[in-house]
Amino acid sequence: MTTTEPRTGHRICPLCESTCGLIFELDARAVTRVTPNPADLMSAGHSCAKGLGLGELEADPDRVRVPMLRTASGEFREATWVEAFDEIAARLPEFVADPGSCALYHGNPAAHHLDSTFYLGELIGALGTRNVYSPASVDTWPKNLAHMLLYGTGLGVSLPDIDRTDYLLILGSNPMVSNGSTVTAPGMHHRLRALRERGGTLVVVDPVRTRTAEVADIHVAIRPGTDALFLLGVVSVIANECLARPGRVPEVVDGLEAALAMAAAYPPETAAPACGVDPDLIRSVARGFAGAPSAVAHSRIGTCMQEFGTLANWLVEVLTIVTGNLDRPGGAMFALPPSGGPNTWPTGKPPRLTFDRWRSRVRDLPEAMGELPAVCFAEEILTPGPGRVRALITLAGNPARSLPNSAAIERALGALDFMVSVDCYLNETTRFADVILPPPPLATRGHHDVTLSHFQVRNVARYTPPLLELADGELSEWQILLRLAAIARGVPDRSVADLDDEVAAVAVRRAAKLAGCEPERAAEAVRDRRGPARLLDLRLRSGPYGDRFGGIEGGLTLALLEANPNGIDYGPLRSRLPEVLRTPHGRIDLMPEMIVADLPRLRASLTRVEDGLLLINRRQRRGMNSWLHNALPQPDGGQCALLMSPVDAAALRLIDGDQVSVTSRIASVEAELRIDDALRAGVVSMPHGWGHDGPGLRMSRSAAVPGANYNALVDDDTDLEALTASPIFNGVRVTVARTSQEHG
Ligand SMILES: Nc1nc2c(c(=O)[nH]1)N[C@H]1C(S)=C(S)[C@@H](COP(=O)(O)OP(=O)(O)OC[C@H]3O[C@@H](n4cnc5c(=O)[nH]c(N)nc54)[C@H](O)[C@@H]3O)O[C@H]1N2
Ligand SMILES: Nc1nc2c(c(=O)[nH]1)N[C@H]1C(S)=C(S)[C@@H](COP(=O)(O)OP(=O)(O)OC[C@H]3O[C@@H](n4cnc5c(=O)[nH]c(N)nc54)[C@H](O)[C@@H]3O)O[C@H]1N2
Ligand code: SF4
Ligand SMILES: [Mo]
Repeated sequence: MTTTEPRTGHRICPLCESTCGLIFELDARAVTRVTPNPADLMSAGHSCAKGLGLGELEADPDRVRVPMLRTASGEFREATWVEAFDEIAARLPEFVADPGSCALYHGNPAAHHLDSTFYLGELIGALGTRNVYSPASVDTWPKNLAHMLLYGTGLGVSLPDIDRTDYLLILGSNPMVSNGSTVTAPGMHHRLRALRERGGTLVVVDPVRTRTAEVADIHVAIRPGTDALFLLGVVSVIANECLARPGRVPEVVDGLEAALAMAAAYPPETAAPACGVDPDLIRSVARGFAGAPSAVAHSRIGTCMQEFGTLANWLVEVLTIVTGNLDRPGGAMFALPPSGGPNTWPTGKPPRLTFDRWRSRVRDLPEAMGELPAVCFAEEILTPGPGRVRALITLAGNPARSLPNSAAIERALGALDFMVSVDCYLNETTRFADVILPPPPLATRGHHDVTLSHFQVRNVARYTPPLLELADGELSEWQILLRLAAIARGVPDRSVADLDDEVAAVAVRRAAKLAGCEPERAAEAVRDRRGPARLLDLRLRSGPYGDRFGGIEGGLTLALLEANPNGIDYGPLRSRLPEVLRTPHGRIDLMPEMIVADLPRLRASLTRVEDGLLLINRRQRRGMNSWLHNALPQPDGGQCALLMSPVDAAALRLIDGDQVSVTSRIASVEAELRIDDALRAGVVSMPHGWGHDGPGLRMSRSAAVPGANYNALVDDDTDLEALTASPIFNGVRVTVARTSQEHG
């Protein structure tokens, strides 16, 4: 495959949930140019500066490309893979043998690569630990839990059928910048424009007049943390004005009348003052939503990273259901992912919620979907006693900048006895590692979005194969994960090929069962494949469009996707009720006990008076959480500025360009002030993922513009979302004061 001739190849962008189809131009092993692929059936030529900058990202001279070992003097030195794995084999087993003492943190990019999707479970199984953490618990858990309670799985969330809806209500998301989350819909600005061009309505609920709010028909500038009250107000209007039209859904829904009766107690005049919005605006959204031929609400991190996250995300579904918009075109629908998933697989025995099956050692907080809340991460390392975490593996994550209370996280990372990081940067987290293992170049990796196809607004299947073979000295990430698993299992000398065969044997049995064929036939069908491609072929062929290993002519196979590099279109979202449900009773309980029990807490917030400033987060076009700042040129100046409304600035006698301190209950950071009338009064905003100023980093470009670290300010102890223990990134109480000289 390797050639010295310049050539091109397809590649799905691994950076965000849009999963754009790109074309890579390669000169030998260098990615010389990246362009959007207009023929891609999912993204149709959409891309952004980040995806088009993948060449620069790959070429960043600061990237870690060979294993690094910490020496006795504390410095890193380059090492061979043999040396690196020998060091791990000498030190890791002690911690694996001591239950609970080994933890794993896997970050956001791990959800965007096939290797980790398929092989991370092997490593977790080998470590035998329940101390597993990821950003899911600071990002999506309130939404996952609400959907799990209603529909049975945390991953199989309902999606906005954005291309067919007549009324789209977006809460707490800025897809014009983020390109969307828990909704895979590349080219969001085209889709939102198309909605308006076909006479539809876009409503955006956000404390900031964001780029998305700017293109909306209605912008509801809500006070942070009050979406649940806003939604109750909307549903109350629907209840009190008899606008509920649940359609055919009641056949599978329990608790519909109870939900309407509950909401009726929150009329706009009751809910609106806490939300800081006009009661008439609530009424108009309710009437517009209920009266539209089809309507859907989409909630994302603004509604998750807040005090009433699960309630808000539950109420989005209540609104959808009482207006008859669940599971119908233009409403909220479920994808049918090509590689299958929890809501396509048969359940066998009655399904069980993957929530609160165990609890954390120190604070007794609940597990969700196999992980502990990230707010437990530091204390599980720092609190003495049996089961204390002493060793850590990080995979594609930067908890030192992504999790709340950075000081505690850094103290914890420094207190570990042993740490391994699989990562391409020496950053705020990996600087604490004893061994850093680098992933190989992107062009060596094949890709299909197993996880994100649960969020696709159209059922399209795509695969982009590796464009390069591994060079000498490179190891693929799945091989790294299997090597680590072998060490953890006490069989460090087992070959990766043998281990992969073992993983595949289990996958073959499972796929054969799903496809209703003999395991021998499934095994024979994938005989020539290895690694993630073999596991993917098994999933595709036993999935909803699969060929059942030869049983269905023309059915989906990996070979078919290889022959169709722009993808195969399986059409718009389809109605899937009741088959999609994986609840214990096979029905939708609209008033789940766990959620209803949280309502009094919300009610108590109605009379709360907020008179200080609330800090919220904003995303940046050229950032991806904490990790693109070094490779991609950032706009000059002001990117980390604290934005403040003119009203607050006048009250505090601050002017544009002032240096200010931003102080929360736990810390203080410095930032430049920018006055911006896009913010509602009482709210200030900063981006997260900055603060590249620790010792020992290898990020020369971002060291020059380190920026302020948002998460130094966020508490991991008090003020958590009540049901999922998610931190409240949005709505941090802060004070702001000038640190630069007094102006005249
Ligand atoms: N360019 C870029 N794209 C990204 C990322 C990135 O860092 N940069 N990160 C990726 C990741 S990991 C994710 S999870 C997604 C997230 O994608 P989105 O969910 O779209 O996230 P944001 O763009 O941060 O938008 C959240 C919005 O919520 C608003 N908000 C804050 N508090 C509240 C509140 O209490 N109520 C309401 N209604 N709104 C509130 C904020 O003002 C903000 O506009 O983006 C992904 N895409
Ligand atoms: N205040 C505040 N904090 C937030 C958020 C917020 O909105 N506000 N957003 C939260 C959200 S939604 C998320 S998802 C998290 C993100 O949290 P994390 O995933 O912990 O952080 P990232 O900045 O995405 O770091 C990604 C890491 O992966 C490495 N990496 C990149 N590609 C690869 C690869 O192919 N292989 C390997 N092995 N490593 C790779 C990068 O070098 C980097 O170290 O941050 C959360 N933190
Ligand atoms: S929108 Fe997301 S998936 Fe598309 S090119 Fe940009 S970063 Fe990549
Ligand atoms: Mo995220």
